[in-house]
Amino acid sequence: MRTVKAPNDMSEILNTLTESIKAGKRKDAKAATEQALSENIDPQQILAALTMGMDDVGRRFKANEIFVPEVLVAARSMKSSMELLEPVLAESGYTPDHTVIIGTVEGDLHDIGKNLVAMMLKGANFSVVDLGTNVGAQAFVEAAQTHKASLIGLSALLTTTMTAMREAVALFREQGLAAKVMIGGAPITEQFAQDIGADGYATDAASSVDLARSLVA
Ligand code: B12
Repeated sequence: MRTVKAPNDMSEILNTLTESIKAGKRKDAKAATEQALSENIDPQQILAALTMGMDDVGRRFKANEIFVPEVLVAARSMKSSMELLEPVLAESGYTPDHTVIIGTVEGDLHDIGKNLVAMMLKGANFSVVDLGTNVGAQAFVEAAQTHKASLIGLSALLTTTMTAMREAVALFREQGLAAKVMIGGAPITEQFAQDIGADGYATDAASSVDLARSLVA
């Protein structure tokens, strides 16, 4: 039997969920997700509440109001909630249309931003294959072919590893990959993306979702 919640009750649970993500309260976020699921709230609305929390975290991080540790605890809270939500989303016929291969380029071990982008993309109904950090260009090629990816996302946080990004894009072009390439990371600029022939660049996790959508449209 399906019980439809009154809008007020529903928005209270979703609001608690958003606030728990913002505050990085993993246990609270998990409990609110469990409650929302047991109350039969539309999984896409739950997802929207989670994403809203992370968007806020991203905004405050950019404004230097919070720092990496806060972003990390928020992301971990989001991850715990997503573990509960993902099977329900899949069950409700919510299947991703596009696959994104994402990773941090060779020589670079930074993954906080890349993980946030991956999380946001998952939240936006992309299937995400995360290759991790220090990923060689050939590994991206192989994963893109295996998973018939529509997109490849490259992350770099060091000015020294921006070279690896250039080499990776060159290899993708040489191999004639159909996947579009988007890049990001603190030292990356729109100009650099153009210079190396990437298809797009986004400054943060929230805008990477808009970018990904526009690239596969
Ligand atoms: C945390 C951190 C570390 C951690 C990384 C932990 C981890 N698991 O990631 C540790 C301690 C391991 C580390 C190591 C090093 N670090 Co470090 N690190 C940082 C720090 C403080 C924060 C980076 C971060 O996570 N930001 C938070 C996330 C949310 O932001 P973001 O990564 O920019 O991601 C957002 C966007 O860029 C975008 N984005 C990111 N990826 C992608 C991908 C796509 C496809 C898209 C569309 C968008 C996108 O969306 C993200 C979310 O909004 C920065 C300083 C800073 N303020 O940036 C230095 C920094 C990046 N590190 C730096 C350095 C020098 C190093 C070391 C070389 C230090 C050393 N001497 O050992 C090593 C390098 C190790 C290696 N080989 O990679 C320098 C780089 C300088 C430079 N010009 O190259 C920085 C800038 C610090 C500084 N001011 O000197 N570091």
